[in-house]
Amino acid sequence: MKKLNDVLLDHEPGSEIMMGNWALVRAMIEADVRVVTSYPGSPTPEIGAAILGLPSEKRPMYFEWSVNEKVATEVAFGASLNGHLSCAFFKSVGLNVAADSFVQLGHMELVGGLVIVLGDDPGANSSQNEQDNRHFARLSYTPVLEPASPTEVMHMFKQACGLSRDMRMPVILRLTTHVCHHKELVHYGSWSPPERDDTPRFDKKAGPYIPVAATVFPLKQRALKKLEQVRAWADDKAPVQSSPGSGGTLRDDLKKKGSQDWVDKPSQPEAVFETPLNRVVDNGNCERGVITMGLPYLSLIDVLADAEEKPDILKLGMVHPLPRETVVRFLEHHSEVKILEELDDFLEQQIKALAYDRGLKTRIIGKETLEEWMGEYTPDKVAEVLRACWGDLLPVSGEIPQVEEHLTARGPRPPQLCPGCGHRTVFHAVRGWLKENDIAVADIGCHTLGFLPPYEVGDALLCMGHSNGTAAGLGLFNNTRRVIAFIGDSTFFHAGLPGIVNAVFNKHNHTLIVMENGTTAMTGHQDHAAGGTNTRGPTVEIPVQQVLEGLGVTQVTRVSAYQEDKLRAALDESFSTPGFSVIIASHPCMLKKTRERRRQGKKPLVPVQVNESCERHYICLSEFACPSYQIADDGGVWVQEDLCIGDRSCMQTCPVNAITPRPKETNPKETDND
Ligand SMILES: Cc1ncc(C[n+]2csc(CCOP(=O)(O)OP(=O)(O)O)c2C)c(N)n1
Repeated sequence: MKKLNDVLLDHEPGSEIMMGNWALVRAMIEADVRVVTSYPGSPTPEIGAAILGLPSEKRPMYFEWSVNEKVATEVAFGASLNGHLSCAFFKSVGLNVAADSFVQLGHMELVGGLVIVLGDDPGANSSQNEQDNRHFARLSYTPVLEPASPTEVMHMFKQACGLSRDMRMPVILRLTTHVCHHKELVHYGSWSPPERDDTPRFDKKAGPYIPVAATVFPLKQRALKKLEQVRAWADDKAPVQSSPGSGGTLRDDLKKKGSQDWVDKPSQPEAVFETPLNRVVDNGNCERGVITMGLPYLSLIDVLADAEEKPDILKLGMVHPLPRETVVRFLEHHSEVKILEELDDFLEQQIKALAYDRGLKTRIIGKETLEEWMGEYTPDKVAEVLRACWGDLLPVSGEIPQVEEHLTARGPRPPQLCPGCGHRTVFHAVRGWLKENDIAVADIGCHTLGFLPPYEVGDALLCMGHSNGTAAGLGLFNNTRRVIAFIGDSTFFHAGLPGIVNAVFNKHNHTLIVMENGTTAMTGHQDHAAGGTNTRGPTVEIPVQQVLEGLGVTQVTRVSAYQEDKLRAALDESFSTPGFSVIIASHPCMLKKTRERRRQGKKPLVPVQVNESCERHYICLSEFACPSYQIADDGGVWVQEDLCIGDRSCMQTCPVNAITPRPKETNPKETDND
């Protein structure tokens, strides 16, 4: 297997096993994307990691972690106005943050082109909801391409770039969790470092770029017309017949159009052209058909492997705007068509309306149960959905293999804070300080886990950066229940600042704890504005404390997150006078720090041990809950040394001081000198 960097920068065509997120980076390079921006969020951070893994002198694009998704979108927009092909990528809910700018993009002439790559998350694997961002596409007149596999990610991203540049409009490439993370053999094309003309090409005459009052209407009209042109373009291509083959390939269609703009670079191998945008799998079935896209398509193919009378399939690559004529032709040829789509009934509604308008008699089967609106369309789920609508389609399932009992008994491992995490000491301290009626507002980050037992600190959560606003509301007409809010330091800059300004401005009455660990930990340790480095090296550090003071917060206390007593004292102090106050609970992310130590060849720190004075209060286990602590069959407590990182944050929690560093001489490879 070749090294990822060698694959991504390969000048020759080749093939390699790649995950969807890596295939996307290769596609960015082949398409000559100049500017890439993002704010991290699953399932997309590997895209940024792969770009940053490229040696900076060879990295063919500018890449930044912006402070949030809105700014990422704006930077990409500005670059596109200057003629640079640009891309912003982020997770599903990132589009909510970007929305105010994003919804305007369709009104603009995006001279260089701009592709928004979305990591949607059916199944809420790593998100607070399952939101279906196809609705945003409709709302903003933006085309959406949806690949099903890494190979399609590669091709459709390049198609999206061509479409965006040609039409000067934004295009969404909608990925979902398992398309991002699925690995397969991907054939890639050739690439050579392009000659760059970086002349800023912003041209006011390509505008207007100021949508005010009456100017909005021609801009909206133009956006709608572009969308219809895209629809016609997608429809114009007879979908490829996959089996038995009779239709033309996408390449033929592209050639017919005679426009180089739609065509991938001619030097690329045949494989590059083999992914049609919309595809019909013709199983010779005039009765039944399925319209689907993305991951559900792959699951469907899997599930139908043993079916005797397979339905025909229309697999859409362009899910917005709906290629109406393609869909109508498919409907006309079948008596019943099932719409197999994850999450909402986005296509179903449009297809039913279309069939009504055209007077078609085809029975269109949409979502029939609540379950069909939820979760990922894995093969199991697709089989369940198909059985519910066509009971005779699939062979009766055999015995479902039973998972061995000892595995089921354990259940899935619950998420937990890492050993040495400063968030743990904060939650342990706060748990001991909170009164029953107090209210703790959680926010998004590793520290969200504070809501779990045994800490149970965290009563409400909306989204990144909500905590200050929500806490302010909980503080209104409330003289009896203390309100504290939490926020991470990356979130502080991402979406936290307006809530803080509001708390100062409107004199709200709660305490905010900033969980300062120096990084964006939950998504993989990306840099943020207080860290002093960006994707290109050292930069200005913007300290959280100075920002707070600059914003007019009069009571700001800084404590080490490891010092539980001081933290509790700071909380008492903060509530001794009414008003808004902030405690910065600071400790570096120990996962990041431990990895850095290892990389620097430093010795690991001496782990702790439980000595004979232990009286089995079990606070280390049941209240502090560091995963390094284990209980022996005889009820004794011991420390699992390969988990303990020697941080010693636990020592303060033992009422009889039974936790001590293990004598160093037992392992000369360790050190107690941090
Ligand atoms: C709008 C939005 N963008 C991105 C994410 C993904 N995300 C979840 S947690 C997190 C990191 C938060 O970092 P920080 O606030 O520093 O807390 P930490 O994880 O370091 O404790 C991110 C980026 C999200 N949930 N919502």
